[in-house]
Amino acid sequence: MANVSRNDTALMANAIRALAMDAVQQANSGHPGAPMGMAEIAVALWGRHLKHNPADPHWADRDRFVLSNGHGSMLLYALLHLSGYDLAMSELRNFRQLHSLTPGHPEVDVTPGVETTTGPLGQGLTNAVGMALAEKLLAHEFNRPGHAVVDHRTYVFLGDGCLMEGISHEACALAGAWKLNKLVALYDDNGISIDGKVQPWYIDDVPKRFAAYGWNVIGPIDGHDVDAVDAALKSAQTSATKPTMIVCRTVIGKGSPNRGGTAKAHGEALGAEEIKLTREALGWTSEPFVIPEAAYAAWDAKAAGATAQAGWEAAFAAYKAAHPELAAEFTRRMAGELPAGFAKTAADAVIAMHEKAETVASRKASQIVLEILTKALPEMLGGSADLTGSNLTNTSSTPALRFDDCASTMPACPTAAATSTTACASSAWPRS
Ligand SMILES: Cc1ncc(C[n+]2csc(CCOP(=O)(O)OP(=O)(O)O)c2C)c(N)n1
Ligand SMILES: [Mg+2]
Repeated sequence: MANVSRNDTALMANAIRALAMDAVQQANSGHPGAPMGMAEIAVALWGRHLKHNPADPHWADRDRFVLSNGHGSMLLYALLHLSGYDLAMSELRNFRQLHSLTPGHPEVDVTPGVETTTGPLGQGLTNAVGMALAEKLLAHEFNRPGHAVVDHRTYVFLGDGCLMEGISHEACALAGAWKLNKLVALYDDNGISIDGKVQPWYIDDVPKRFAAYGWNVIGPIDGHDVDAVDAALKSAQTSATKPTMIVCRTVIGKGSPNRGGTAKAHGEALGAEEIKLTREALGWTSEPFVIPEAAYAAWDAKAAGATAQAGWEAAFAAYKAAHPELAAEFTRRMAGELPAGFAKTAADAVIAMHEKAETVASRKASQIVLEILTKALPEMLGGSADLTGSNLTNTSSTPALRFDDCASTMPACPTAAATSTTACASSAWPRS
């Protein structure tokens, strides 16, 4: 098995399948179907495109990856383990056990490399929209000609269930309106969920639905063809103004001779006999929780990740030399620290309001506080459910987000010069 290249896609995909079915079997609970069905999609994205460094899951300009179909958590845990994150095989053996780093559904701040908690269907997709929005706003605010220090993508895997949830409509419609072109969704279109075939109760025409939201829709493609997914990802990366939805036709539980393609693969262990048959069908001879060295070598993202991050650190050093104040502000934001003097600003505001002892409606009191806080905290974003004049969420430092085509409406946009694919905000942004 020497000299296996990154192109040995079957080995890479089957390593995921083996880990998923064996961990679910060991726990006697969990969901083997989605990881086994999305294995090739994962090979294409994680093996060929994702910009990340397993040694530093918090590197600011990493691509974001969200597993919105969080029940398929073993897919994410397998990917983190295989690509070199600090997630030992013993944690995979302990899948779904109390205090392990591998809870039933991914949880942020528990497992290194998990960007956000998922499990409630639709939520991950929605958070991914938020992450893509954050990238776009940060890029617009901080990038300068020749210095694209914020330039990453947000990738999200999702299944039928995420699309059934109403929240996916609201968030994805906004993603289209906001022209979040660096958001790429990969839909596990397997036609199956817990209750069986999703037809006839789920009959949305997903490609038409997303096209109507203003998305770039690719497919349906064969989700088990790594090169087809790879090509779709490359195409998605050229989308200048639209988020991309790649519809990947897959077989749930792919590889399992008797459970594949059925709802039985969704959320229960395959069982010892079926696992034996699956091993034979895949030609997978390793024992449970043993991964061939060649598969580790093919998946290892540590060296490429270190190189990518080092390149970014050098670019950030040049940015810092050219724009020290912006660099300091960016560093503060990424560290999640409050601005210097913020505590005093807040305390002074409280004292002033207390002394004034004004009698106002609670929503007006809220606006008075927001006025002070938004001035001091430029990263603060909020929303109003089409009730701005009533709930008073507007302040003088927070104009509404409006994204137009920079080339035509905003010639002075700094990011336009930095990256051709980075759309930017209209003159309502940045805030004055
Ligand atoms: C909001 C919400 N409702 C219901 C569930 C329960 N649930 C977990 S997985 C699932 C079915 C998901 O189907 P799909 O996304 O097609 O996953 P697949 O079976 O293809 O792996 C449901 C209904 C949930 N996790 N979240
Ligand atoms: Mg499904």
